[in-house]
Amino acid sequence: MIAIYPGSFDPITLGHLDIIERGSRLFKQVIVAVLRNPNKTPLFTVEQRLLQIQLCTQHLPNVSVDSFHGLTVEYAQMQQAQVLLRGLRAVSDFEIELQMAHTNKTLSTQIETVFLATSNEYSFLSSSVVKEIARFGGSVDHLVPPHIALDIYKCYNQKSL
Ligand code: COD
Repeated sequence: MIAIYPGSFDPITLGHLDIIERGSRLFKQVIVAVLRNPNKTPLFTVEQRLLQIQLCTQHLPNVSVDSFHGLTVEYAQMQQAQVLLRGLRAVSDFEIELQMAHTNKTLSTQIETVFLATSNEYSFLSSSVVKEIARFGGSVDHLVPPHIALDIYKCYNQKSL
């Protein structure tokens, strides 16, 4: 089965990576799909995020990285995927994720959403938390892969010049 792991990944964290690694053991192929969202002002461009994700998933031969715009289910159908892979952290995630899964089901009955519970050590982790810590000068070395931590520090140093 082919699974799409859609998201913003601004930036990808160790929590995302954990879901990708575990998903790659469950599915024949996992496509990490970055949404091109013109309504958001991200820290990293889509191209930067694609490169960041490629670098930290290169040890996983059945994982590929792509971007998309529009509806996730339409992208999934285009890729002949059967599954949308999502991660669940807390009850707050559950409400949003359930709503998203139901909405996607109304758009395509062929595509199932599969949730993986977060690993304990990443249950607090989000891209927003990473950005907030870095913005105030804290270390994010334990939260993201090393090359992404460097990208983040570079970004905030430039912004504060
Ligand atoms: N541990 C486990 N899982 C995690 C962790 C963690 N520490 N951090 C994040 N995750 C999970 C999230 O719960 C999510 O499942 C996934 O990783 C991606 O997270 P984000 O934050 O990078 O991406 P989102 O949730 O902002 O992505 C939202 C989409 C882009 C998928 C959504 O907006 C979408 O599908 N948009 C396209 C339009 C569409 O189809 N709309 C209809 C559906 S509502």
